[in-house]
Order: sequence, then structure tokens, then C-alpha cells
Amino acid sequence: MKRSSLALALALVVGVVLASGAHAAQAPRGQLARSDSTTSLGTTFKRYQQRVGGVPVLGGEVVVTNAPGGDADLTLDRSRRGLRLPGRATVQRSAAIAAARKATRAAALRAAPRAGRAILPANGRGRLVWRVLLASGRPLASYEVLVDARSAAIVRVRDRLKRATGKAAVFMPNAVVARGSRAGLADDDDDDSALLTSLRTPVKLERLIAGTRCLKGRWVHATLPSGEVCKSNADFSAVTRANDDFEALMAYVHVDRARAYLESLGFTGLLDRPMQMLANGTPDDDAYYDTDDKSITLGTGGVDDGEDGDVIVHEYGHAVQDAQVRDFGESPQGAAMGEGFSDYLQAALDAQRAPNATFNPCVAEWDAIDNEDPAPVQCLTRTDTNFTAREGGPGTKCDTEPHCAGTAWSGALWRIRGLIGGPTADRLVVQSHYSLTKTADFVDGSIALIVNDRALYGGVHEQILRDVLNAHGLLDHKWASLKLSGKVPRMATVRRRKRFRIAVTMSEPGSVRLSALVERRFRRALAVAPRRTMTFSKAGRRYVTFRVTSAGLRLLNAQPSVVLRVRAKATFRSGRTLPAVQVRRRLR
Ligand SMILES: [Ca+2]
Ligand SMILES: [Ca+2]
Ligand SMILES: [Ca+2]
Ligand SMILES: [Ca+2]
Ligand SMILES: [Zn+2]
Repeated sequence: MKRSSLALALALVVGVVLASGAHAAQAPRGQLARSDSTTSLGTTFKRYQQRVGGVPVLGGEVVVTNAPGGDADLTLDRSRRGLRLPGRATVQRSAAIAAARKATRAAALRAAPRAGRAILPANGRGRLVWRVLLASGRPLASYEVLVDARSAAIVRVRDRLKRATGKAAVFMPNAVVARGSRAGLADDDDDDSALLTSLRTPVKLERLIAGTRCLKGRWVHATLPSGEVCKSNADFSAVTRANDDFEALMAYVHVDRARAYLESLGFTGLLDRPMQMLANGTPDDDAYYDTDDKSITLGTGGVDDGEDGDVIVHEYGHAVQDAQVRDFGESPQGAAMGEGFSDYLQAALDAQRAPNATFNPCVAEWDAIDNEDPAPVQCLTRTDTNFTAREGGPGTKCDTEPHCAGTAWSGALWRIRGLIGGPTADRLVVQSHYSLTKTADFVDGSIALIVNDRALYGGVHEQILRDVLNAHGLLDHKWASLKLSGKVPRMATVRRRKRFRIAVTMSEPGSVRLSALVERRFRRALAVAPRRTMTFSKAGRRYVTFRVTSAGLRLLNAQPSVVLRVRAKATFRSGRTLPAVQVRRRLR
């Protein structure tokens, strides 16, 4: 293309004026102030900013390219004709900043907010606005907010943080699902194989923060114990499963996608921050979400947990719930609901990506692979069982263990999802958490689903919800419970008083057998106070006082390092028993 036709093409697109200087611009000369001048390779580039009465016009910029010889001059003109200063600001700077913060929910600012007046060209006239800059730490963003300087209305919000896209090839969601079977697959001590390498799916690493070569983005910050995981241009395509970077990549991809899915459901403010992911952070075959520092750690025992997207998203489910209800799961049934929800969430995400009746309800088929076991598919647990609340309670095979008992909850949610539709159910399930307390139980969780179905969908699914929740025994079944509270006293107090008091709480009538024991490592426990039995004719709390026997006191004095513990075991009138509970104190 010859230069003249190039100039014409540019003129059509961006309003280029082929001329010799800024005086050819739309704006009157007096409104253009030189803001910058650069000389590069012999050509001078002069930059002008349009100002009206000293107030900058947003986008009102002119750049003049002045080449030696004059033949290649160019003026790019984005200034505006006919702009006048649109009156005075009646909204104070501080009020504009407050309005901007409210609109963006910007918190934990990385720098002090800045605000200046500006003119936003509109319909040939100018609108006076405050241009507020907020370096938000939570969510991580650099907001530019235009606030009308007379009405305080929010005119425009932009995030100026540049985010980049990297590349990788990972398991979606794990090697068994990618292959469609476990045939030929084995962990083999984290070795590469041609098969495992071929099972990776090329993906983009979305929402990386621009300029970073590492796994740090809007919603995930994935690291290894050795630190940041980085590659030039954030191109990790060559990384295979034997390389520890692989697990960090998996953590990045699967959490980023899970969060993007929540965003698509409308949960825009939920966990809108980088989730700290420590891949290969423990040699155990264990992954966990830490409610204290809000991070997720993935272990390397057996198949690396970070090689299984199901495990990663399960842990992220705990983070989601913790962000909705701080310390959720303090009751045994709440803990079970937490595990059930996390299993549900990872199954839901897999189903959204690729519906698969064999693998969607099977949790972590790659992490769970066991080459001694001939079963065609192995799962850590499943979301499609008919398990009931009663079957998970005290004295059952599950005995309230939350992963086991939680299958009653995931089973119900998964059935509901099949009946009312994926995103409809997912939105309802996540939304319902906002209604819960940290000690909520199955009945509370069930009612929250029904109430939020009314709020979100006019209650059209209520009968389905009731039927399914009832089928899993979740709408009416409370587990029996026994609690001990109060402190085992210090050694000095025991010596002085020889007695101490503990509270016992029973959720239904029955009897409790209590004993106070002193234990030394590797030694049989020895009673220091008489055993006793308390009978509860109805649910409630009562106190029990232990008197330390003189033989018990001699024993305590003789032990160099002991633990004093009170143990209780309940038998309910219904015939059920609970595992023993205890309170303890290390005395020296
Ligand atoms: Ca690995
Ligand atoms: Ca391993
Ligand atoms: Ca593992
Ligand atoms: Ca699965
Ligand atoms: Zn869990």
C-alpha cells in the first residue's frame, strides 16, 4: 500500500489529519497544551492535551509526528471542537471518592485515592466529572471511576489493571477423565509417560496480571514451596506432570475456571481476590483449605493432588463457603454439608464443561487410582448416592465423619441439579449458603434451599426440593449429640482444690458415663476420680463435679508429664450410642 492510501485509511478509522502541526486540530489552538515531546530515530513526536479552562478533556489528545524533510508528517487528532467549560463542580472531591468506592466496593487500597476534575465529551458538549483513581487491593483492580461532578452519579467504571493470558497444557479435569478410562494409567511415582503427556489439554491461562511471567492473576495466585512459578511470556506449554510446575498450573487453571463460573452465575463479589494456592505443599496424601490464612494446600502423596482438578475444586468449594459464612461447619452436620457441597461443586463444574454420567458424579478418579484394585472406575466418593442423614449419624458406619456423612447432602444436591437444571441449581445452592449460620445443620440447610428458591425463582422448585431432601432424610433428622465444656484445671488448681467441674450437654434423653483419667504417653490411663453415670430425662445441660482421690493426686504428683482428661460416652434412650468425647489439658 502506498503511503497516501495508508493515510486515507487511517483517516477513516481514527480521524487523522494529514497536516503539518497541531493547529490543524479540531480544538482551538488555545485549548491544546504540549504535554510531552520525544525524539526517536530522528523523528520528533509532540503530544498535546486538550484543556478547557484548565480542565483536561478525557481522550482529547493530539500527537504530531514531525519527520525530517517534512514528507512524512502526521497529526493524529482526537481533540474536540466547540467544548466549553460546563459550569462548576457542586460535588466535593471527597464525596466523589466515596461514591466511587461504594460503586466498586474497592477495599484494602494499595495507594491513597486520587481525584481530579475532567471533561467527558458527550453530544458535542462536555460533561464535568470527577475522575477518581482507586488502586484496590480487594478486589485486585486499578479502577478509574467517572463521577458526575454535579449529581454524583456514576458515569463509567473501568479496571485499568492490565491482565495477560498465558499458555499451558493441563488435565481437564484429570488423566482418567481425559482418557475416558483408567486403562494404561498409573501414578508410577510421578514419572512422565507418553500417554500422560498426550492427555493434557492446551488451555489459556486467563486473567494473569500483565507483566507477570508467574502464576498470579485476578482470582488465583499459585505457588510451590520453592516460590513463584514463572516462565518467559507465561508460556508453560512444555510443562508435563513430572515437573512440579504442573500442579501449580493445574491449581491456577481449575480455580480460575471455577471462579469464572461463579461469576457467570452472578456471584461477582464472592471471593473476588487471588486465592492462595500452594501446590505440592505437603508430602501427605491430603489437600486442605486453611480457614486461618485462607489458603489451599495440595499434597503429593500418591498421585499428586494437584494433578486432579476434582481435588482442587473440592478444596476451593470450602473457600467459597468460608467466604459466605465465616467458619462454616461448626456443627457435625454443618461439617458434613461442607464436604457435600465441595463434592457437589466439583461435580457441577465437570458437568458444565463436559457432561459425563460415568465421571461427573465420581470424585477424583485420578487421585483415587489404585492399581491393586481391578474396579473399572475408582472414586474417592460419589455425589449420586441415595445415602440418608440417618445413615451418617452417630453409631452408624459413618459415625458422623463429615466426608462420609456428607454424601447425604451431595446426593440430594446432585439429584436436585438433575431435576431443575445445572446453572439453576448451582445458583440456588451457592446463594442458600448466605442464609446459614456457622453451626447450621441439615434441617437449616434444607430450609435455606427452599426459602432461597422462593426468592430467586418464585418457589417453582419447592416440591422437587422437598421430595428430594425428604428422600435423603435431611428435612427432619437431627443427630443426637453429647458435648463436654469447661476446662480441665491446671495442676496447681487440682492440688489446691482437688475438685473441678465440667458441663455436659445432651441433645436428647439418655445416660452419660463419665470418667476422669490421667494419661502418660505409652502408659495405660489411670482414673483419678470415681467414674459416674448421669441420667438425662430430657435434653439439656448439667454440671458434674469430679473429686480427685488422694491416690489420684499421688499419681499426678509422680508423673513428669501427663495429660488429665475427662471422657464421656452417651447412650440415648433411642438405643443409639455416640463415640466418646473428651476435654483435656496437658499438665506439665
Ligand atoms: Ca506431578
Ligand atoms: Ca506424588
Ligand atoms: Ca494424592
Ligand atoms: Ca470426576
Ligand atoms: Zn473437604
